[in-house]
Amino acid sequence: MVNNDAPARTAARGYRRIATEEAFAPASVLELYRNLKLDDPGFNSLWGFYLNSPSERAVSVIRRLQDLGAERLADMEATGIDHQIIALTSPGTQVFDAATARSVAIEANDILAEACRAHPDRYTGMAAMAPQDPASAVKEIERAVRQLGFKAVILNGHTLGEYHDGAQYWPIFEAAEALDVPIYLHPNAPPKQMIAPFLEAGLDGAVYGFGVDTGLHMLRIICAGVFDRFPKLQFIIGHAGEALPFWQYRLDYMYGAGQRARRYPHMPLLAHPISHYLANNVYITNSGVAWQPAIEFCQKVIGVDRVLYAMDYPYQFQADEVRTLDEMSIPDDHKKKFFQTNAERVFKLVD
Ligand code: 1DF
Ligand code: MN
Repeated sequence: MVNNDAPARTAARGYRRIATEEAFAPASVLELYRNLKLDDPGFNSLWGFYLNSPSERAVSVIRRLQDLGAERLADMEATGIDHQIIALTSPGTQVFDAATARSVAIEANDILAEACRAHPDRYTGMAAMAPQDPASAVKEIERAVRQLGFKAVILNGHTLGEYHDGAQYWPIFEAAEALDVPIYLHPNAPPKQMIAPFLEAGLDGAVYGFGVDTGLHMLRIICAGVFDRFPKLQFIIGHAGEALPFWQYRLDYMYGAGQRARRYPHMPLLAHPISHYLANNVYITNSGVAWQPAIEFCQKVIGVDRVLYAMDYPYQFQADEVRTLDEMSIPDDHKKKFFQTNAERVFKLVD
């Protein structure tokens, strides 16, 4: 039986808990999803489930996603979460035509900004944008950061099978680097061109497909040379680094071997091994992984200053996991970095 009593208060534990991959969705966006006829099996699997299943999981996720008020604040209280970094849930704007995507981003950002203004001690926003139209995305990121006070950008995976490492998307990266805000590369289901074997086995969603696709996307961005061009740019990936830390040795060895042999002449020669970019341009959250071995491994591989806490509310709303993480047998200063100070630094929450 899971013990769902609220975890210890801040003063008793010596750190604030800042949850960094928390989701919301305006009712209007869910309505657009409901009416969308899309040839995208991943989207249909994910949102077909949440919008139609009578299960307690689906019903409570849909309700909680839309709430930026009393229920969310009570849930935070019940699980001892002091602060949420909130983004438009996946796939966000990235299933719409460019015009719809632009207006969804603006509307979602305005709604989230209002909640952040009402509860500045509780909420911080990540900026939605429409990568389908990079020029508009740059403008919306600038508006969200400069006028709405948002502290990061959300990129919800591929856009209908298009990954965002291509040069046409680099203005978005340039803007994020110039504004000094991180980009949270959040999962989406694998795209149509690769989802079939996942879907057949019921593995397309957060269970596995999300991680495979997001690890791939992060690697594509690294291998395209984005961080050689924008060395100060920071990405954040969830789910204990979408398995990339575990792959690191092999990625370094085999990508390096391929580069030296010029196996793929169309790919740029990177200035550094892949591990360099993981340690200098990537932050990792533990979203969905309340498991000390994976968290410690990430801390060892990319550095204790680069691993952050996330709950993934409302998809993994679990008080028992907060307690498990409180009780990790790691040094107290590492725990404080994990729950509080790394997030304060990367999202610039304190002046
Ligand atoms: C799920 C998981 C859905 C995560 C999400 O957004 C999400 C899920 C639509 O369990 O279906 O963000 N997650 O990050 O693990
Ligand atoms: Mn998530």
